[in-house]
Amino acid sequence: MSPCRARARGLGLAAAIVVAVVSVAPTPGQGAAGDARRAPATVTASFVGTNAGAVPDAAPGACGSATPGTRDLTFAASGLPGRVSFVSVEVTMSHGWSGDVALTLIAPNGVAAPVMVRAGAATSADCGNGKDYEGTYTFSDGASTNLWATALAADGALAIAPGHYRASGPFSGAPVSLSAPFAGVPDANGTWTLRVQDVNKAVTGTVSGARLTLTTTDPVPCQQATARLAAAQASVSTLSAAVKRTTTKLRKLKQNDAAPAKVKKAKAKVRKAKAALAAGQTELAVAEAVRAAVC
Ligand SMILES: [Ca+2]
Repeated sequence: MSPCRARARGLGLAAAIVVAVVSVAPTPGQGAAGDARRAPATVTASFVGTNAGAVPDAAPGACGSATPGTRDLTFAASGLPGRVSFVSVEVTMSHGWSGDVALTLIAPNGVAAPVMVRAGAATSADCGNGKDYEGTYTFSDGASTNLWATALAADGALAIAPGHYRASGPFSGAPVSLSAPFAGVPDANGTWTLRVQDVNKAVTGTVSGARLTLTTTDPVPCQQATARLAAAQASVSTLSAAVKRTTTKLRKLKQNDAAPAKVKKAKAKVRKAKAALAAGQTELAVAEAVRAAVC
């Protein structure tokens, strides 16, 4: 292992700031305007990570067998419909030994996928590549450059050039998809985590910022709108029955000259039932309009 060349610069990330850039795009190749209403809704949004800072060094031990030091950066994802179709993660970091660093992205439901794991370490006991991380590195399936190969290149560079790279897993520089592992996540909204680990003792580093960009696609807006309409119709039916029931009870109380307190209580129940029905009818009107727009 080389001498420690840690460059913790503490660039510092301000308080948690969520930046969401949302766009809704139609399906590529759609035809007439009428088809656009049936197009899947695609949304892309970016979220700034929180909890940037120094990454704790690994505990003492041989390469690959030490207990890692961990820093988790989190992203509060919101406003995303449907399933994940594309993932991009950007991390700004400095570290004096890229072979120490393991980056893992974790979805709100716990599904995890490697981003970059110990560049150059072909086996567990391999200490990996000694080039630095220095700058901003973006990982996505849209990249054509392999970071592992860049790290191993005998180009005399001290640091791996910042840029856009493919993800890769442990013990291999072969590119892996960063998007596919998350395609089955049922809800992209929630807390995503970029786990930054330092797996070997001595050289250290710092993560000064991160950003997660997610694209999700809702492939079945018509089905969802139909389900919403059915639920609204069922609700109105139930609420109408409640109005009828409470009204009937009130009428009987009056016919039987019930105590004023009982009549008053029954009137309150009628008012409450009618208010609930009015709200249900409003939702039904909205559901009908939504379904008409997307189906
Ligand atoms: Ca280390």
